[in-house]
Amino acid sequence: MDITEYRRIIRPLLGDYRFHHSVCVSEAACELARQYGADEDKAQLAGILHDIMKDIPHDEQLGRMREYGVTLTEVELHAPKLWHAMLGAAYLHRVLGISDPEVLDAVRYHTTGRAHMTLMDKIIFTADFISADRTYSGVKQFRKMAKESLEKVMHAELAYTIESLAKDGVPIHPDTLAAYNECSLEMI
Ligand code: DGI
Ligand code: FE
Ligand code: FE
Ligand code: FE
Repeated sequence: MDITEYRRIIRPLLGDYRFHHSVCVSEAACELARQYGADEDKAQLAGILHDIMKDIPHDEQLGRMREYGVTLTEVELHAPKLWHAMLGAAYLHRVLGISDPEVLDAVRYHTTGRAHMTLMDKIIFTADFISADRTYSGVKQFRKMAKESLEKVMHAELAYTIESLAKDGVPIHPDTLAAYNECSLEMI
């Protein structure tokens, strides 16, 4: 199946804004893949699919996770914004029959990051931050950094994520902290 067919599959699952965002992430991922020497088609694919379960109501997300055997830790249970990434990867595998671990992992970890991120993980995580539809203050700085170094931009994005979460007083997933610590140690 190619990217056009996957676009057709996600269209009814997503609202207009989220569909547009997914197309933008797909384009940003393709560009990053070209720059950093990853498979462009795969990056485009993971990008278009990364938020596939984002617009499903939270109670339905929980139900589907139960159905697909996705179990949640205490932190995950109290962080509904993380569910679409975990569920998304399970859906791609179980319903769409996608088996490529690079694609599945990039979707699974696009919100938290993790220790030992693959090149594709980093590309999708960063594409999600700098896609053309993003307008938050600071996005221009991240776009500039992404052109200079994937390591540098990952470190800055994770610091930004952790800072925002701490400001809001919400739990921080261990994978987010592990990703941040690993980046920090590499920067020293
Ligand atoms: O799905 P998107 O909006 O495109 O972006 P995303 O999947 O990166 O989700 C971003 C949201 O996820 C943002 O509101 C912060 C939240 N998030 C990221 N890491 C963590 C987290 N929330 C909690 N509670 N803990 C985390 O570690
Ligand atoms: Fe997401
Ligand atoms: Fe993100
Ligand atoms: Fe996204």
